[in-house]
This record gives sequence, C-alpha cells and structure tokens, in this order.
Amino acid sequence: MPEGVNYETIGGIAVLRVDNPPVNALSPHVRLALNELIRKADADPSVRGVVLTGTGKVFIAGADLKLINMPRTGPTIGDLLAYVEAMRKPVVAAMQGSALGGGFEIALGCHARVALSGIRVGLPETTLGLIPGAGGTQRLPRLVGAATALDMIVSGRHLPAEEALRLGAVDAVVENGLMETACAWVDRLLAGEALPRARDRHPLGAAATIEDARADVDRKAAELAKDGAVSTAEAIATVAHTLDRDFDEALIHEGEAFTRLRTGPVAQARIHAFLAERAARHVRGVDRDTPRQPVRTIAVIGAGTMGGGIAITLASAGYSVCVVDANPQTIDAAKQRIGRAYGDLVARGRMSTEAAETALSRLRWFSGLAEGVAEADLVIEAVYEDMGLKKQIFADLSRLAPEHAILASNTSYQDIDALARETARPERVVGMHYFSPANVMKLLEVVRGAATSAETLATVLDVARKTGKIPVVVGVCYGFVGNRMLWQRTVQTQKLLLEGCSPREIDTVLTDFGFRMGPCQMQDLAGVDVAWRLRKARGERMEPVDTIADAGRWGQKTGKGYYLYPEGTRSPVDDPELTAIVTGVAERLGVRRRHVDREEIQRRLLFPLINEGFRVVEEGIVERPGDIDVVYLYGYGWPRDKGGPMHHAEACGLKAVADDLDRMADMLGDEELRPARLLRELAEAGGSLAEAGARAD
Ligand code: 3H9
Repeated sequence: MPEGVNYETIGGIAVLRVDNPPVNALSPHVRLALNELIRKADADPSVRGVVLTGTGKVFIAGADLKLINMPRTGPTIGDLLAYVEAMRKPVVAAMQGSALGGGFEIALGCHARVALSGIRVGLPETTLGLIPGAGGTQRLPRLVGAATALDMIVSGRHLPAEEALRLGAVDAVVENGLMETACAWVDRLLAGEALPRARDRHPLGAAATIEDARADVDRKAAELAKDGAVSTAEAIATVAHTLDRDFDEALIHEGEAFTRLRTGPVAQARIHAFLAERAARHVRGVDRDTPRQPVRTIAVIGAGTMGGGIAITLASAGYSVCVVDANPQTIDAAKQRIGRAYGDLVARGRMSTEAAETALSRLRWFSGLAEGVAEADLVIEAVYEDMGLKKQIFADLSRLAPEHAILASNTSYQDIDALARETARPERVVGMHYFSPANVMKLLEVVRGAATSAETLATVLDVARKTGKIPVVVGVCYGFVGNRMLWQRTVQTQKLLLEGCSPREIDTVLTDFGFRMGPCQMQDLAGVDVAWRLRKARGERMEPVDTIADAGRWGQKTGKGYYLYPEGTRSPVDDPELTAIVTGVAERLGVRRRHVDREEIQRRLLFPLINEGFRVVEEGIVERPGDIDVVYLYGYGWPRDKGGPMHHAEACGLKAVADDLDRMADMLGDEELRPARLLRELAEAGGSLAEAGARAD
C-alpha cells in the first residue's frame, strides 16, 4: 500500500484520503500514491467513481515547501490531472479543509468540487514568489473568468468557500455531510452525458466575447502590474494564454514559468521566510504541554511612547491594563496619545467605535507602583534605558507584585539576568523587547534569561501571539539580536559619510535593495539626538553624527538632520550645509574623501551586520539562523524578496561574503570586520547555514 494516501471503497465509490501530516503537502510519496491509487480505482470494475479528500484541518496545502529544492522524482500532479481528465469515471474533490496551491489545483482538475463551509481555498503561490504550477493558471480562468482568476492568483488570497462557490470555482458548499454530498455528485455526474472538465470551458467569465474578456484581462493586468513583482508579470503572461493558446501548449508555458520562478532568488527568499517564521515557533523546552499561567491583568510601567504603544496592543487584545507612571503630565500626555491612536484606527476603518471604546475602558492609570501592580499577572517595565532605575524597579516589583506575577523588561539592550538577580523570582523574569511604534510593529524579541522558566516563556509567548505579535526567542547579550547586528550598520554608515558618501547615496542603496527607508532617513525620523544624549552621558563620541547633533540638527523634529525638511514636510531634501559639516569633520579626523561606488556601499552596510549575525548563531543567542531572518523581516523592514540577512548571505555565497569581509578589514584596518569563526568555517568547507541550523537544533 503506498504511503501518504489511504484508500477504501464505500458503496462502489473509491475514497482516496490524503494523510500526510501536518498539512497534507504534496511530498514525492504523496504524488506517487495519488498517481498509483487513481489508476487502481480506475482499473477496478466494482468502482464507479472516486472521491478525493484529506484528513485533518487541511485538504492539501500544496507543494511540499520543505522539499521544493530537491530534484524532481516520480510522477507529478500534472500527470495525475492529465489522467483524471481522461478518465470515464467521475472524480470529485471533497474539501474538508483548506485547499491551497497545488491542493486547490488538484480540485480544479477533478470533475466536480464540493467543500465544507468555513474552509478556504486559493492559489497563494505568488505570495511565495511563484505562480501556480499544476494547471491552476489555465483551469481557474476557465471556471471563474480570466480577469477574476488573475486577481485571485496575483493577490494569492485564501477565499472563503462560499465566495469560491459564488465565483464558480467550487460547485457546492455544505454545512455537514460532505462525503454523502460528494458521493451524490459522483452519481449525478454518471447520470450526465459527459464529464465536465475545466479544460473544455471558455475563460470568458462575465464577458460576452473573447475580445471583451481580453480587454478585462488587460485592464486587470495594468492595475496589478504596478506591484512590480516578477511573479505578477509571469502570472499575467500565463493567464493571458487561456485566451490565445491551446490548453496543453499553455500548460507547457506555465510549467516553464513555474520552474524559472522556483529556482529564482525571489521564490527562494520568500519560501525561506515562510518556513523560517514557522520554525521560529518551535522553542527549546517549550511545547503544547508546557503549563501556562493565566494572564488577565497586565501592568505597564512607564507611560512614555513605548509604554503607551504596549498598552494599546494589550488593551486591543482584551487584556485589562494598568499603566503606571509617577509623573501626572506623562500620564496625561499618554492618555491623549492613546485616545488619538484609537481615533485614527476608527477613522481609517480599522476598528469600530464600539471596539475602540471597549479597549479604552480596559485601561486604568496609576501613579503609585504598589497600587498599579497589585492585581497584575504580568508586569512589563518600559521606562527609559537607565539600568540603575530598571534595577530599582525590579527590586520593588519583587516585593510589590503578586507572587505569581511574571516580571518582564522592555529593555532594548540591558542584561535581563542582572535584572533577575534583583528579584526573589528569577525564573519569572524575562525580556519583552517591543519595537517602535509598539502598537504597529509585529516583532517581539522575547529574551530568555539564564533562570527564565519554560512556564514563563510559554506564558509570554502566548500573550505575544494573542496580541498579534511575532515573537522570536533570543538569549541575553548587549542589544540582543536585532540591535546588536544593526550597530554594525550604524558604524559603517558613519564611516561611509566621512569617506565621501552623501546621506542620499547611502539611503538610496538600501531603498533600491528593498528597504522602505535608509539609515540616515531613519535616524532623522527617530531623532538624531537620542543616541547622542546617551553617548554624552557615557563620555563617548561618534562622528560625524555627534557633530551633526551638536549643530542642533536632530532630524524631522528640528526641521533638519541628515536632510532638510522644509516647513511642514516630511520629505527629505539634500542639504549642502550638511556636506560642509561632514567634510569639516573628515578633515579634522584626517579621513581621505573619495568616491565610493554603490556596490561597496551595499556590501559595507550589509556584510558586517550579517557577520555579527554569524556571531549571534555561534554564541547560541538564537536557536537557529532563520530566527535572525524573522527578526529582520518583522522588526527592521528587511525586504521579504531578500529573505533576511542570513538568507542573503547564503544567496551571495558564504565564501564571497567571508572574502569580502577580509578585504574590508584590510582596507579599513579594522580587525572586528574579520569573518566570524562560523562564517569562516562554513565558507572554507563549502558548507551552508542550513547545516549550522541543524547543528543548533
Ligand atoms: C505550490 O503548491 C506549487 C504548486 O502550484 C505546484 C506544485 C504542485 N509544505 O502554517 P502552519 C508546515 S506552492 C511543507 O503553522 P496553520 C509548516 O512549516 C505552495 N510544509 O499551520 C509547519 O511545520 P512545522 C502553496 C508546510 O494551521 C506546519 O506545516 N501553498 C507547508 O497555521 C504547520 O504550518 C501555500 O502557500 C507546505 N506547503 O496553517 C500554503 N505548509 O510543524 C502554505 C505548511 O515543522 N501553508 N507547512 O513547524 C499555509 O498557508 C498554512 O500552513 C496552512 C495551515 C493555512 C495550510
């Protein structure tokens, strides 16, 4: 009996049930089994038709993404569907769970499709940088019309079954009795004259003529092509073939386009990102059975920008939130800011007035720590980065918060273990590093201290997910993962400015790479003075940024920073005065100014940051390299098409990255730029990060 698909006959109908946990992906053994068992059913004279279904919550999730780079072996889904379409016995898809990608394409190749109400169907391949590769670009347009199909394919939307029924992609949706309905469809089809096949239909949709259909597709294509994605361009070209090419010829084109995309950099990056996100959910020592503490009330200490953002996130998710701040003015300002934030959400249609009012009613305000934390199950400290103050707060919390309460710090840099030592409950101390604005940014670095218990981690991870965050568990080190690595980019940005680059040149290299903003614009937005003040307090200096800050150029808030911001605008304008300041500093420090080309700028901004990522992996600060990519995708705007810093290193070639870092170290006389041990080892051995990940697991 082939594996991955169960076979039984019920009243003369063969039922093929895909059973390949967790999501019934089309792994090679499943493709083999489907191809074998459909032939078995066809050859059995006691079988009059076939129902194809799945087990669990998913019908079939499509191609097996974990194996997508393996050499192709055995029969394909294309082979299966060609066989089904040539059969004289009806084959009905009974979708008991979500049917996505190749899974939905199988359903489209069957003679009829019935679905359980509440499930979703769709062709999400473009979200992975692909297009449907098992006939979806040809069969879906023939069922719903070419323009509608194009929209579904480019958006990659998972449609509710009811919507798919309305569009014609599904033939019936039932609340229950799915198998009975599917079997009834087998007999209904047998009673007809010929079996319906998607390939025999015209992709007209609502259009009356083929010319109208073509005009609809052109209009839709013009609108969709704006996203500039390669997969969109391929989808447009491929779907358009439904109108001017023979079905089989168009399938060949689809197959070629699919392979081109699958082996290309964007799909590799996006598939990596998809899997890395899921892998990051597996946390050492924590599983479904790990006990969780119930959390209803959360105290947030500090009503500044961070504390306010965190409070919004928690209140919106249904927690009762106590905000504590000794300064009544800070509380007043926070109340106003939070009120405005909810007002904005309502105005933009993101939240109903009622939901916003309910969320606001979950917030309570306190000036005293003792009263504010009296009922807390979890306390999140979000005061400014002063370790002395934080230590004092943790010592106080240890006395004042209920014994069971978890104590978390939102620190961006400081040692969680040192904070834990201030308390009598180190196992219930953890880091929750939110990113600004905390109510918008998805990433949460959850910092596991030396003593943090599995129960504490599991509880905090649940809170993070309930509030819509993407938590990544990291270990203790200065700046954790994201900020520790980013520091390397900051250092290179400053050096490049001194060596002769303008802020615009630096920023443009990164926006062309796919970031929404470059480092100079980012600092202008966040405030050039923030780090300057911290350095001043420590008696440190960094150039040219501190001279820029000395000149009162603090960014957008002062109308000038790295750029000029003419009255009332946020669009940066180049400023010759800035160039003069930077040139002056370079002269003073004896830095020779030269032309730095774009390629060098990109490597200088990215490779040292990536190198630090290798050190982070080496030190076990993350469980696997992919966790770093998740941090950068959700906390630092790393473009998804580039998969994250560690994926980017792999895509560039680890040897090329290591060699370049050596060149940089020689050129700049900076030994810190030498490749990290792990990077050097992998580069020399011709190894890959996936192996390093496996070792970390
Ligand atoms: C395609 O089909 C190409 C075709 O056109 C041509 C060829 C036929 N493969 O998301 P979850 C794993 S392209 C392998 O947390 P949920 C996932 O990594 C594909 N593994 O579950 C995780 O593993 P682990 C087009 C997969 O219940 C586990 O399953 N299809 C795949 O929240 C649970 O995942 C898609 O884009 C896969 N395809 O959501 C659909 N999918 O346990 C992709 C998931 O080791 N999948 N895993 O951490 C999804 O959107 C969601 O997984 C789904 C379930 C909605 C199905």
